Order: sequence, then structure tokens, then C-alpha cells
Amino acid sequence: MLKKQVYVDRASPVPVYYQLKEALKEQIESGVYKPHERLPSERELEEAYRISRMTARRALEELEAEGYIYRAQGRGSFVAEPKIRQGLLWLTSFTEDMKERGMCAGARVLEVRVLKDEKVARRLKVDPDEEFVKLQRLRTADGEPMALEVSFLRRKLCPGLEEYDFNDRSLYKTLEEFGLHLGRAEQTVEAKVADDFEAELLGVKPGTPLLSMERVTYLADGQTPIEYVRSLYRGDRYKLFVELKRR
Ligand code: 16G
Repeated sequence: MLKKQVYVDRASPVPVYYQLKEALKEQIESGVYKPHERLPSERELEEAYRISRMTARRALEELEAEGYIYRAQGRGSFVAEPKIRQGLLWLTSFTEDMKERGMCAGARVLEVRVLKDEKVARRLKVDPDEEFVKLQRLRTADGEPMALEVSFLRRKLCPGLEEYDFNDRSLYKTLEEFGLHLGRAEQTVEAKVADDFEAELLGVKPGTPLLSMERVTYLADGQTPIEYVRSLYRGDRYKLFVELKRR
């Protein structure tokens, strides 16, 4: 199962497990090992590189935590599907993003509620007494959990939104049906690790890296806020892409 020997430099200040991990990562990215193909076992790595079992295990454990491989009890380590590359330029919906990739977007509604929320009002710079429709969903792609999302919509702009069944309906499409045309959004991205609740819903181990995104969306006039969203995307399945131009 060892396809190509990698060079491990014992004299290097870079730990051996790290060198091995980076080398295997490179082999996965360059297609030496294809998605769902089995990787060398801990024992095979141990023998091939004359390293300790612990060193081999650590390299594989970290590759798993970073989303490059998945491990099946008693069967070994396998190459994971490549990460989904998410562009940051356009204001798109999860449904549109998935459709573009030929995947089927799905949702499991966890909570729908009408409420007031001071923090959200502050984020949207609206009256603290305003009502929001809170919508919490687990988002799936071809049935696989991808993101956990909680959105707050200004109810007075879309009264009755809470009546819709968002298990099989796009939020952005529904807003368009209300005549609310979205124009732009402000978004931040930061790193987070999955806690027990998030991990369970997303089907990952607690501690898995997540991309935490916060978005405030405005209507086509560019200044009327409509939505505040917190999205937690699986860091082992997603990477962000943005094109930069030299100033
Ligand atoms: C995306 C958006 C979220 C929006 C949702 C609508 C990010 C970080 N978040 O997940 O703000 O509410 O799409 O999706 O991109 P829908 O129209 O498929 O329901």
C-alpha cells in the first residue's frame, strides 16, 4: 500500500510525524492516492520509515483532523473527498452554491421562532424592539451535513416567514418571493473548533476545525438590513477562495 517512498530527515528540527504528515498530504493533493483509496496503515508506515507506531499514528490522526483522510474502525485510513472550494466574491445562497457543484442542497430545521434579540438588533442597527424570525438549520449536501446555520430575519419585512417549511425550501428564494431583492452583505470568517453539540449535528469529532462566518445581508438598495446569520461550516470539508488584485 506504500506507493511512493517519502524522504524523512531525522536530523531536521521539524518533527518526523510532521514531515510524514506533510508528505502524505502532498501525495493526496497530487493524486498519488485517490479519494476513498486506502492509505498505508500505521504498521506499514512504521516499517517503511523505521519510526515508532506513535509517530505514524500521530501523522494519521492529524491528517484526519484536517480532513484529508477518514478512518474506519479496523479497516484503516482512506483518502477523503477533496474539500469544497467556496468563493467569497458573490452573495449566494447555500442552495445556489450546491447546485453549481451538481450537489443537492438539503436542510433539517432545528428551530423556527419569532423573537426579539438585542444583540441581533445591534448587529443590524435596528430598533431593539423589532421582531425577528429565527431559523436554525443543519445544511446538507447530497445528504451529508455541511454547515450549521442560524439566521435572523426582520419579520416586519417578511411577515409570516415563520410559517414556511424550510426543510425543503431555500431561504433566499423565499425572500425573493416576498419581493425582497438582496444586494450585498458584509461577512467575517474566523476559526473555531466544534463543541460536543455542533460535532454531533455535523457528524464530526468534537474539536474538528470549523469556519465560523457571520453575515449581515442588505437589500438591493444597499442599506436596508434584512438578515443576520451565523454559519458554522465544516473546516474538514470546506476551503475558502478569494481572488486578490495587486494595488
Ligand atoms: C448561505 C449563507 C446564509 C444564507 C443561506 C441561505 C454563508 C456563510 N451563509 O449559507 O447567510 O442564509 O446561504 O441559503 O454563505 P438558502 O437560500 O439555501 O436557504
